[in-house]
Amino acid sequence: MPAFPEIDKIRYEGPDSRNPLAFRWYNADELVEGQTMREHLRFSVVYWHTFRGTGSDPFGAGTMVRPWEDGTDSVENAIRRARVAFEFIEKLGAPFYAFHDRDVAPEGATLAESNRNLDRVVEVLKQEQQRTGIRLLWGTANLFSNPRYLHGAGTSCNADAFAYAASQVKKCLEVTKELGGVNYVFWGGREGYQNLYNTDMKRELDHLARLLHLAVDYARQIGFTGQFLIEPKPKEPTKHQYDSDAAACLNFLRAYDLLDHFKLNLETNHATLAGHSMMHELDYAGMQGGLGSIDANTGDLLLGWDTDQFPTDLYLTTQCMLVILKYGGLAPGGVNFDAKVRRESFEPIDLFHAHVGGMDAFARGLKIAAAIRADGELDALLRERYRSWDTGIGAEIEAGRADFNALEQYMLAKGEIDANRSGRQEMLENLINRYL
Ligand code: XUL
Ligand code: CO
Repeated sequence: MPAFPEIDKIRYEGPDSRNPLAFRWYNADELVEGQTMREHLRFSVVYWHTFRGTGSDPFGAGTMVRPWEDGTDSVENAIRRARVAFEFIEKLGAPFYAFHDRDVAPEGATLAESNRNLDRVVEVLKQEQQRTGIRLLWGTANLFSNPRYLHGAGTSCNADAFAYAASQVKKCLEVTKELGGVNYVFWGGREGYQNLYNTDMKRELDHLARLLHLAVDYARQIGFTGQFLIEPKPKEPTKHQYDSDAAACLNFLRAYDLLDHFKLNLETNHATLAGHSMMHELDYAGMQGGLGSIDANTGDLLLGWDTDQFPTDLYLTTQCMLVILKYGGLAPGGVNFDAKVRRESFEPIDLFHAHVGGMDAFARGLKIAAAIRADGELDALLRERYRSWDTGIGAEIEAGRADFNALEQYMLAKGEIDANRSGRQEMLENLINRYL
């Protein structure tokens, strides 16, 4: 019996449609800058929020109505849920999904039992992938929920926790490979600290790098060729997360000789918590060749925590797509909806409303960004702002041909700098509004 009998397939009906369960902008086969929207956006549904989210919060129990759940943590329930997940993703028309090992299958009493549980569910995921053509964007190991990881996993003071985490990553890499996953993600989980008096930060970071190197080595051993990704986040659950933002992650990867193997999976709400805009994080990663994938969501600027809301703000999606297009796209990454419906939106149909809105917001952002790029006005103004670097002394400095003596001679002869010109911020903000 279908879990969503009232939904056939979400279709593109165009901007004039009043149907809340149709796409008004996401037209998968439409070409933008020579590629289909499907190829540009590579939408992905997350297993954890969408199929395991209960709606519980620190003040109350879960609220989600999910008729396919029987209330047990059994493998049978997990298998039924997997079939529902694929019905949902297929009807939505997203080409990818992403999971943590413990989202898809229950943790057992021992590592061996957990691995057996995972194998049984992976068999079903594989069947469903074959039936629908839906692919795995990335797998990841949950190294934070179980109390064994209370001090962290790769950065735990307890070496056994590291060994357990390594075993979990090993298995999850095998499973991700078996399912044809095109990326593998490390989000820091509890890799951070609450207090520096009890923390040997240097040793913890060395251990984290060790875990990542072991993963790279094992991937090579088993022939997993997916892209490794690190997901920056500055706080939650620990006070200080080691992978705090794009710059910190890239510095860590460089310091530990991991830069060739990892890119970044950037998440909007994490950027906000780090005191950055998503556009900043994307551009910072992109300019260093580290832009891998995005977890598409948004926070609430009035709240200081990771609310993981679905993205609907067209300025946000336009900014994301401007930077993504600038760096040549996300593939093999994608636009992964690491977002959850509010606990007040407890009916199954709300999952469709949320994803349809997010996909449409990104599709529209893509079209707006492409229009801005096609006009070229913004780009021309940006180039013009830096024109003093294109010739003369600017070009000499950039080429490394001007030392301090030469610069002093230049300025002594000239006496004062060419007059500065306005940054025209308001004009540029108005220009962006022309396209929205
Ligand atoms: C946590 C978060 C995770 C990662 C995967 O804030 O974003 O769900 O995306 O572990
Ligand atoms: Co995320």
